[in-house]
Amino acid sequence: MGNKSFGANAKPRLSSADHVRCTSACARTQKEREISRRIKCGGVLSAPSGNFCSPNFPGLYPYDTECTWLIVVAEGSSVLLTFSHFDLEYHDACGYDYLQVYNGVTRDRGNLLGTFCGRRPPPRAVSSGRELLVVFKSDFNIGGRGFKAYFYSGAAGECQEVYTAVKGNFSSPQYPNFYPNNLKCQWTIQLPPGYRIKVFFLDLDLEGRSSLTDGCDYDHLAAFDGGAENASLLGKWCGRERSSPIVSSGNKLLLVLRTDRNTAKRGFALAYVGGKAALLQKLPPFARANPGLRRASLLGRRARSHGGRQRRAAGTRRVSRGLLAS
Ligand SMILES: [Ca+2]
Ligand SMILES: [Ca+2]
Repeated sequence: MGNKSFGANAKPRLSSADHVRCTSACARTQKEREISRRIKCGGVLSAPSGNFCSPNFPGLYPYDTECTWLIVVAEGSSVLLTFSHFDLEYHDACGYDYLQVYNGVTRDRGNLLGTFCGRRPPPRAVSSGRELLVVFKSDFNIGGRGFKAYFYSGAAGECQEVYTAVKGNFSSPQYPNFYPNNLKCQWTIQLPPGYRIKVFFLDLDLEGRSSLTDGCDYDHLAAFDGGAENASLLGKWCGRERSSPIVSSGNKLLLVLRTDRNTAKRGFALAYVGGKAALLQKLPPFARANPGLRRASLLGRRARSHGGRQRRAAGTRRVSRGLLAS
């Protein structure tokens, strides 16, 4: 191993000063040396969750201080970061004391998620990869109480749940905190034959539509009128386009949340209820006689019920596709 890793060179007892020196001396790459050089306080945080704060918190932070925390979570996960306390000297452009959050290991301009000062806590941050870098800097005078931050590892990748109770509710991972990036989550509601399912949107806050395509290309929640994604699409939502309730035509309904590699929001919260006659009676009579029309009318009704021309247009497209598929 030689001097390739800090762990291999660690002496049995290390003071924090030793830690900084050794990390600097033994860092593997230029990138790591660059990070280590900046660690005067701060450090590398590699637990799945934890918290950290400015020096002396909740007392006043020292002047002329720069701290860097690098948070690294398991491969395939995202780092979620929230602030419970925040009090830094204020300046219009945060030119005196500031906290910066970077999406990744380097302090590249392109990685900067934000620069913060004053007393308004930074919004929750989510990394697109497994690393998040936090920099705290104070100048030569006037301080504050500093900050306290909590981080945790967001589950990434696949997640799947099946609900068989006649009613229930569920929400996106970490809700109401920001959902992780790179998600594909499925919630299947499966009730006894003869039942149908009505889903109510309690809250929806996803990354918004693409300005290029006007589609929900980044993050979206989709509902399918069956147990799999090849069933008819009941709706697809992003941004804050909370829908009126949707109703399945059969006893299964699938909800799928997909998120892309960056920009997360609060997510969604849903409630559902299963029923028989009551739900059926709400459909127009002709729909009951013709399953194909029933599907179309459900979709059409849903589309009409949404406010805004964009929503209506999107709903119309869904209807066409649904009919073609059926
Ligand atoms: Ca200051
Ligand atoms: Ca996103």
